[in-house]
Amino acid sequence: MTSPVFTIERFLLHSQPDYARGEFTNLLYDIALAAKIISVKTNRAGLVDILGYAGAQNVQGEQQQKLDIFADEVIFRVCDHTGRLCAMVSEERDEMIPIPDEFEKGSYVLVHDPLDGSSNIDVNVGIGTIFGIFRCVDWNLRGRIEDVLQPGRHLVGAGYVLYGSSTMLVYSAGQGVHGFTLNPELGEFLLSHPNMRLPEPPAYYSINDAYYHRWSPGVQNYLRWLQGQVEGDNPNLSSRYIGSLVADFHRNMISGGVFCYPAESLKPEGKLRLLYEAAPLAFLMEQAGGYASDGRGPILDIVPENIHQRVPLFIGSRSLVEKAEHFIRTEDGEQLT
Ligand code: P6P
Repeated sequence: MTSPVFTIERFLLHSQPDYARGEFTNLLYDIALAAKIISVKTNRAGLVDILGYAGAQNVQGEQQQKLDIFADEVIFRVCDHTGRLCAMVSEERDEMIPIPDEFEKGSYVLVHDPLDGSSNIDVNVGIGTIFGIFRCVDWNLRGRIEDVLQPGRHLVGAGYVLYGSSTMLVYSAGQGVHGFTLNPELGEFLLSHPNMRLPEPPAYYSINDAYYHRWSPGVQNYLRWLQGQVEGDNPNLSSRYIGSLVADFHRNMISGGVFCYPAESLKPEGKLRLLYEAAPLAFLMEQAGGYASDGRGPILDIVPENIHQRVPLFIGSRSLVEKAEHFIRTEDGEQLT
């Protein structure tokens, strides 16, 4: 039997509980619209003058590429006036983004990395948008820092858009993970990967071993285990590392595996951001049957202290992530790197 044709709009209406057919569902529509706009620009990046650095630097001190700025602007302008949000956080902006006073506030918070992996734009490697959705803590007040500094366990939705060989939007609202592929002729995201679950056994490990000499002994021995170098216990994995978080994450969602960005001597807190990268992906991964850890415990339990906080990340098939925790716990003790 051929599967029904589900646009993301129809799927959202079909799958959300009746009480959630308002703001939350419309917020996901907004994100899908922003993704379509960013996808058009990203797919033409090689053809028009938006490659290369825009000159400005973002809060991370990284050169902002023009597509970064464009993606950030698109998401802001699609979402700032809809009355669905009380606040936003973007990787590209130093501070929390309040909803302009002239617009009605809503009940949700959107945290996002508008275009992660942007250093790969010029080499035509898949890049992505990552987003998470929280409820405002106090629905009667306009957005406050308390609304955005929430642990991933409080997320009510999360997802990513992968601008690769095709554009895919993958999200969860707490009822499983569902993937949609953009049909550019129709301008519609069509359901292509319903109820995504991590396959067993896992196939890959992803880690940048150029930093091996800066890792803790526990992480160094974990890599040896991943490579089957530990006597009598071989996970039979292959290595893949794209250097674009969303692309590496998506491959592991499809094939099973683990992505690791450990703490190291030059990055004692790791590189990836808790609020709008690790936590939304951890939410998705747990919905798909996997797990995400900072090497000592669940990413989803960490309460952010600031909006750009970094965190070590081990995310993927539960057995592989728990093995990382084992090596770090038994070989590093309290040592962070
Ligand atoms: P490294 C891209 O710059 C990014 O933020 C993630 O998308 C990616 O997983 C990571 O950094 C790659 O970092 O240090 O291995 O180049």
